[in-house]
Amino acid sequence: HPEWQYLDLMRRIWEHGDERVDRTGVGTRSVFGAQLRFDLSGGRMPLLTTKRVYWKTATREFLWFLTGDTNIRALCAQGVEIWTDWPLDRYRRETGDPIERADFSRRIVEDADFAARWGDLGPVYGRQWVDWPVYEPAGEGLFRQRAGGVNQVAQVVESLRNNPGSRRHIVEGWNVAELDAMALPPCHKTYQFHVAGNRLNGLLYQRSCDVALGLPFNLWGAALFIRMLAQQCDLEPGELVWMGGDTHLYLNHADLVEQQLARTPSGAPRLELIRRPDSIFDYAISDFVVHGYEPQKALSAPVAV
Ligand code: DHF
Ligand code: TMP
Repeated sequence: HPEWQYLDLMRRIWEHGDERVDRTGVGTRSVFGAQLRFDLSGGRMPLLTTKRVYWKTATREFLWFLTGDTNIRALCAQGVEIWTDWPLDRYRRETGDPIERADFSRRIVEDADFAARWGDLGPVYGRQWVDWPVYEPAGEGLFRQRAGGVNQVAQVVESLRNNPGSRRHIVEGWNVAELDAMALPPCHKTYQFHVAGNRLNGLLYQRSCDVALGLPFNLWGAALFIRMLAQQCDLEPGELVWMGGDTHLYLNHADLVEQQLARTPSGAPRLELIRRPDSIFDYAISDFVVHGYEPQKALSAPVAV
């Protein structure tokens, strides 16, 4: 079962990883450099069965990236709270207000001015993917930002259609000039796509990976990206290659790790795209249906902010 790759990686990190003090102060065990491969043919998806993964939440996050939005308001309005802790942390630090997370999230949804002031993550994934800023000469050695940046996702759709043999089908999140303005520099930073015959392969390079909480979402997102691009470009889904840089488990995830490593994967969940939208930017959550997903029960763990 392909999920053993995930469980084996988890076990290897837990048993042999180097213990490190990390940015969050929680502490991790970590290995540097890891690879996982998943065959997506027949609609198969790298959706973990040894715990419930909220694939609709991960899909909503992915569709939000494609809108270019970087404010958590649109996520909170859909009940997606996976990004709420970072703006919440900043709000508490800068105002001293010990507001509860649920109250903060409600205020983000109900109060547009509050959301504009406190809900933005800076120029993260969405901005870089569909609106990477471009500067043009404005005379006298000055530059101004062009209205409308580079839409990398639209360009990859075009290059997959018109120049499938290219080795440059890349979507990059790591805009070095803007890292300081981001709530978190991108973790899933580079996607590369590759056409082999009628199959579309994809590779994700993730510089930093929270194996227990982040990776299940990141594998789903990368596979979803391949599926949507393949549908738009009349290709069949091929293989997902995942590569991790600092690949770690947080020390406060011990309970999750021990419970998950005691479980055995089963089944082969499949994703069906029940509609073919006119463009990659027109998908809705109702276009995605998962078949054959009977996961073991959810395992929760605290997220390191
Ligand atoms: N920081 C850290 N330390 N780890 C992360 O995985 C992470 N991921 C981010 C932002 N910063 C991060 C964005 N993605 C969860 C999943 C993905 C994610 C953030 C959080 C998460 O908490 N998942 C839980 C709950 C899911 C839910 O609320 O629906 C899970 O059990 O999967
Ligand atoms: P860092 O910026 O200090 O590397 O911290 C980012 C943490 O978030 C790290 O534990 C990796 C994790 N992460 C993921 O694993 N996947 C994601 O999609 C995101 C946004 C973060």
